[in-house]
Amino acid sequence: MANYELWRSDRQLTEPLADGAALLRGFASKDAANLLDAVREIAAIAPFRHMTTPGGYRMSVAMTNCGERGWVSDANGYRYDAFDPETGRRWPAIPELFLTLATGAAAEAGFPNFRPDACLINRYEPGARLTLHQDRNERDFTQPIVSVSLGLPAVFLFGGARRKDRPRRIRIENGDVAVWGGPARLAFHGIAPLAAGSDSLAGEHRINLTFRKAC
Ligand code: MD6
Ligand code: FE
Repeated sequence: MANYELWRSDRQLTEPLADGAALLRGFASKDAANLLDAVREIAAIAPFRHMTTPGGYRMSVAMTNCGERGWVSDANGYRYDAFDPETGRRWPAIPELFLTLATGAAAEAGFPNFRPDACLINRYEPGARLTLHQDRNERDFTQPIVSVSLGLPAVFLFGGARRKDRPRRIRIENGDVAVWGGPARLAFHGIAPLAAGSDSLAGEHRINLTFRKAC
């Protein structure tokens, strides 16, 4: 057992981002093709769409969800909803592969009790971006967030507890997983405008899965 732990930590390149936040380089690499296949199946039921911010702007990132709850934004605000407002149906279930990956990454980063009930799926095309924000629509801030990057690389902006804290810029690639919790749970973060490119599995897109315990 001790040897196994050593073996794991030997091979897992973990970069601390802040107290409570870590980047697990390549943690999802071997699963990338299967994860992207599952995203296609989910999107066949709950299509990607460009949501509207409460301020009336169309988001450049296309989104869908799986899980008991899905993150949605419209003129009424941001919230988690059990139903897809586009179809009126429940979101597809979180695939077993997603759950195994998310709970494994959380445990590796020091959060062994993570039980996600929501998975937001973000799709970026070149030029799409996510401005600095905090994730604060969840009920329990003691639960971390696990964020899986697939496809084209991106620049992750990682700031502090205040919007005006100047963010660090971290390049993230296919298979990288960020885990975010504890004292870093409410850090401001975002994604810089995606550079053009082509990925052998995801084409001209970056796909991001963020797992949360919403309720
Ligand atoms: C993205 N991610 O990577 C957007 N939020 O496409 C996020 O907004 C995010 O990566 C909370 C924790 C980790 C994240
Ligand atoms: Fe976020």
